[in-house]
Amino acid sequence: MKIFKIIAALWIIILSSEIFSQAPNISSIPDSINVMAVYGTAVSDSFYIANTGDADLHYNLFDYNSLAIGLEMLHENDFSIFPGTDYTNSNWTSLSGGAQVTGNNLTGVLISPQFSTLDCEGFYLAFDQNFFYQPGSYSKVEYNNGSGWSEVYFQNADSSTAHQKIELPSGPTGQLRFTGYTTKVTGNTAFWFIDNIEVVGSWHFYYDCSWLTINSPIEGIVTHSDSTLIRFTCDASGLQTGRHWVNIVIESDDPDEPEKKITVHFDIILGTPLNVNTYIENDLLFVTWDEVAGADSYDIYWADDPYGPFAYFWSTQLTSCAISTYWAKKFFYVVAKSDE
Ligand SMILES: [Ca+2]
Ligand SMILES: [Ca+2]
Repeated sequence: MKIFKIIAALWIIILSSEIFSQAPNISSIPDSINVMAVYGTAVSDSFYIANTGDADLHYNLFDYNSLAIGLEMLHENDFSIFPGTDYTNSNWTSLSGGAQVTGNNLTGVLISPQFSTLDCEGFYLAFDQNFFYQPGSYSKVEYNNGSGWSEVYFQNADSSTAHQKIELPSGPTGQLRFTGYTTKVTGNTAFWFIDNIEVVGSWHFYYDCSWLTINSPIEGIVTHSDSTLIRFTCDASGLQTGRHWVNIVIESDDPDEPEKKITVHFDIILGTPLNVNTYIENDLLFVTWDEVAGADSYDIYWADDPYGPFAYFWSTQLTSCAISTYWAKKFFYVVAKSDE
């Protein structure tokens, strides 16, 4: 009988502690949030911190552990400023948003500033070009990895519009020198046009949460049976296309869930080519479209009917293509693509 009394007393103590202690209860926290933005743009999203307990919930939140996979831009010049920030130039001129050297027995030399390539392996130089060859002319690219100049590209026999992607030797620093020598032969003057110089690092993992900004207060109180909206922005500026992610951690005084984690997946996609147009010139049908930021190439699809079915037709790094006027009754659409 005595034992029963003790058990009964314990039971009452346990029961009363269940009844009278009050606790917050964090809820409505998603495991992950998927956010998508077009290359170079920012997008906002939000989530709720709800409290279904019967006491105030005190929380604070922070972002951490953002593990991204991407291609690192080590150096770039799209000639939006001519000849480019800290470039030295002789005889190259600004043309159509790029740089061109042309003339009779003229040498143009364009030298980039030094840029850091420390801890980078397997990176490459990419650029667009249009080299109109005449006998004696040449186009040449040299690279200085910190221990002297070496030639990485040379063309002295043919015209070329081929987009270049050239692996560069590693070293502590990088510097580029573009030399064009142009001649005039039987009335034709050679030229070399270049644009979109990029030195891009190889695929790698890196930690960076700078693209995520939490716009709401990062600490606060949610009263019982209430909720608080947390807004955040993901900014794709300076990020490559592909998936990036970050964890938002919410610490609170919820007794059994003191730490909750939301993984934000941030997908950066390319925009849609706008203003797809056609015109006929010199017995050729030209299809043109606006450049898409971040695009490395474009796939062109065509069909006999405006509603399709569309079939793959051609791929190009330019923003136009020329086709026989025999195909003038075709319908076209264009998809932007990136190398990643
Ligand atoms: Ca809880
Ligand atoms: Ca340009």
